[in-house]
Amino acid sequence: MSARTLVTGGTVLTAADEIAADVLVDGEQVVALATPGSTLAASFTPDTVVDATGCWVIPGGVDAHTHMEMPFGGTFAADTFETGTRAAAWGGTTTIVDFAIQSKGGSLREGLDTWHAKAEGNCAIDYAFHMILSDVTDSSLKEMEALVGEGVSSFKMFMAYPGVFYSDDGQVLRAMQKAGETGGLTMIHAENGIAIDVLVEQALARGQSDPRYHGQVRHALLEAEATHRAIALARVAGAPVYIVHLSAAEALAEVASAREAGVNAFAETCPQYLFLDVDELSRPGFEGAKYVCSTPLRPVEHQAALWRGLRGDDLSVVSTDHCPFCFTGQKELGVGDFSKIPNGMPGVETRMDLLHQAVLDGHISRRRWIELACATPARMFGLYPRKGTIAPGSDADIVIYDPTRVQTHSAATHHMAVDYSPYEGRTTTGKARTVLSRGKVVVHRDEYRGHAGHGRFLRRDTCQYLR
Ligand code: DUC
Ligand code: ZN
Ligand code: ZN
Repeated sequence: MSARTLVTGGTVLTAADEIAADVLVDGEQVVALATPGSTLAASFTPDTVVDATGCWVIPGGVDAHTHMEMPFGGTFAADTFETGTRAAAWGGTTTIVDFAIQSKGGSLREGLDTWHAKAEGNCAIDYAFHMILSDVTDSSLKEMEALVGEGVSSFKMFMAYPGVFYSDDGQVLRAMQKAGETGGLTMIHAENGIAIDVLVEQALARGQSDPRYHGQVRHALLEAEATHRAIALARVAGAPVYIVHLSAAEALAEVASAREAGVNAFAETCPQYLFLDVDELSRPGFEGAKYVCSTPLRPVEHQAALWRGLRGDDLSVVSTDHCPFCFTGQKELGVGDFSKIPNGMPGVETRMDLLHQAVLDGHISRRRWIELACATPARMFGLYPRKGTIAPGSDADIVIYDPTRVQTHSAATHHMAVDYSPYEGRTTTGKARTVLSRGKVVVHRDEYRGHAGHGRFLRRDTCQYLR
């Protein structure tokens, strides 16, 4: 017989509702929401009772953009699937969608198999994959349909990083056409990498080698231009498009005007663009390297536009682009040449809490918090209502969230395998008290109770905003 769990005394908060209810879990799934004290609640005989008094009972977070163990700039992102998914669980995230990578000259199949091997048996929470296309050819285009059938229904291409992950406009167009035919969703890293490389070379020739020049050469207009081009190519292909890690107000304006015209253009942003700004890159010594990611952090004025985009629906998802590199030994690869700093920041553990702080600060409503962090990413990437909500039939991925607990962020206490916190010393209010993944308690009151191998691969449906 499967174990039964009763979550009682809390307020269930989903993207749609806020209700005082007990959650009845049988095995791995939610079987009912019941009025506290009702016959239904009283007749349920749980093996475990989880007290949620004074807490929000929310769906586990869905982080649709992570890069565990990603190869980049001659090194690898510091979190493995084991450490990264454990950190995610600590932070109230119970599903990640990571990026499998096609290598140049390799097939999608080889790339996907490699990523399955990295993840299988190692994850604390459930996981799925997008596929990065690094080599769009006749044969890789042919493989896309099979991947959609296997639950890998989204494909990322880079307009940045020439010679590495870069796809030219013809390749982007062809892959978008194919994605359109097969029901796949194209995700675009929208920066004009060819122009950026010219500016990098010119900056280095002038002796401008510090981390702060990373922010200058990756100009906001070059994000906006690529965003415009990506959307135009998607329109020509008759396919939807999803812009990843949008950071510039000018790029957001491109998405907004396309959406206004009825185009299926979607976009996400990430907490680093909402809570940090370009000034971090000018920290003394080489400290700015901790904040090198692409797209880059922007001047603080961009944040108001991003919050506005999140309150409407021009930005519909907040994911992390979690891609951590240690300061010592990894970020340091770029001492004397900012273009050699591995791009990326940690974030998988802190997203839910930073967004809860945004609720307290009045930027978004609490139901919008759940929509941006759980429900919409699940719908966007074909996981709803299994993930992203609390309803009969959903996986019992449930977070008992204490909205009053104060925490001070620090590398000394976080669980990500990286030697710095971008938010070191910053205080936020709200923290997961208990986290259930498919009915199993994986975190409870500052104790980790999960294990590597509990997390399963999720075959995803196609995007649920297109039918
Ligand atoms: N941006 C990053 O900051 N890191 C990984 C890849 C990317 O596009
Ligand atoms: Zn990217
Ligand atoms: Zn990324």
